[in-house]
Amino acid sequence: MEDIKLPKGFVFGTATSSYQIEGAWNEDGKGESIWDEFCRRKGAIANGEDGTTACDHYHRYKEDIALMKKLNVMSYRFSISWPRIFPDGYGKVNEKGAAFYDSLIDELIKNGIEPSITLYHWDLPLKFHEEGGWLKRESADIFADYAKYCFKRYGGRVKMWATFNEMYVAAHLGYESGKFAPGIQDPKKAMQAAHHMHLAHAKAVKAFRQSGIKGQIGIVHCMSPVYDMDKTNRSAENARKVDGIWNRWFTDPSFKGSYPEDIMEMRKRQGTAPEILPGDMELIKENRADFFGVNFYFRFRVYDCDSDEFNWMNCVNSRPVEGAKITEMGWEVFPEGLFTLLKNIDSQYGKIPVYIMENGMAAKDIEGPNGEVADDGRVEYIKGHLLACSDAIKAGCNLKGYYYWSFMDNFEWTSGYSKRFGIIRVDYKTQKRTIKKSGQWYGDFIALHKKTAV
Ligand code: GCO
Repeated sequence: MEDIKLPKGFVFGTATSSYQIEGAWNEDGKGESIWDEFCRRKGAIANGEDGTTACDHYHRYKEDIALMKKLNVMSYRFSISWPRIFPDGYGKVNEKGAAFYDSLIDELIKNGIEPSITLYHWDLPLKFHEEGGWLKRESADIFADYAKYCFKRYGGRVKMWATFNEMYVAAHLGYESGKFAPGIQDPKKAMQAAHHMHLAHAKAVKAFRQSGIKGQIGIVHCMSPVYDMDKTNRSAENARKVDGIWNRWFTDPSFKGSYPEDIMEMRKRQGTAPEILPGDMELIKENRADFFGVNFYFRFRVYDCDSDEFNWMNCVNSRPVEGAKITEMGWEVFPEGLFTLLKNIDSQYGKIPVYIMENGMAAKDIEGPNGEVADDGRVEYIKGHLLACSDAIKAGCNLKGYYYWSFMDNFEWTSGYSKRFGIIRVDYKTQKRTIKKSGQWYGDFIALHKKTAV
């Protein structure tokens, strides 16, 4: 721990998302989202679970914020459920839904915790989806209208905004593999949806700047540094492709204002390139974000093996690494990857402020008789990644903050409640919350940081 040196002003936070924690799926006028519908499909989610109740945060937010305060958390990243505010996605506002976020924000501020809003963490209003959703070009304007409403209502009190969380996942898992809502399997549609999200982001950023509210607006991408393990021509080519499809296709438009040419050529060959109208790229370029949000969970190891353009995952992590630690999600624990990633961002995108908006691990979390959890593995995980942050700053990266995923155990999408990421344990039968050892460690670390950082 002695080696972890993070500067004064570095933000320590923790993150969640609306569908994963709120519950209250049909209360106070909330509309359904694509996840409400998707969870009802047979076989879609482990054990047939869903987010109808989740952590019941909608009713327990005060208790949850009190726990955050106890852990000295400086900022809380949460997402807004779009259909709670606009049940149809647009049109009439659901006042009670919008008022929930007023209360949440006020409670955070009262407790000295900085709210950090993400506007889209995948819960698209179902009605709007049924009318075309992200596959329609107008989705960009409809999203911007929703964003404008939020800026107007919560702006001033909230200074940190993000438009999208993990466009990659929303597009590829939602529209290509169909493993996530809305469960569509069409690679061309995935790319069109992603292009509309890029446009929606740009329009929201523009509206944010026009609104004149103080604060910064960013976007959050999931990223994995790509390691060429075999250093042959073919493995190098595979690595470039993997980096382009997973990382650059999303981060280049956001921070350079253009799609990567190599991957665009590939998409044209495949017939999966999105339709881009004149003016789109200019709009995207003119409205680049203020900060770069990144979610880091694992690296990609790429090998020399046969992979075609459609099956680009073939040679990824396809051989085991001896002695590697693996989380409950099956993901390799590799904190050095975070250092590499931050260095890559620095060299590719310059000195834009960077925030790690998610990083965390699922563990078995065996519970003691009173719900206590001695999750030493998670403590080590956080330490390792904070050390990578500190090394990256030493190496010149403009890293400004770190949010642990997740504040509490919650609904882990298709894994249901079987995977626990929290630094707070949730007993889903009683909704009792218990601080885990990692939560205590994180809280103590933040307290020490506040006292000693220079
Ligand atoms: C993610 C999501 C989170 C997940 C977390 C663990 O951005 O993928 O933002 O919702 O729960 O990543 O898988």
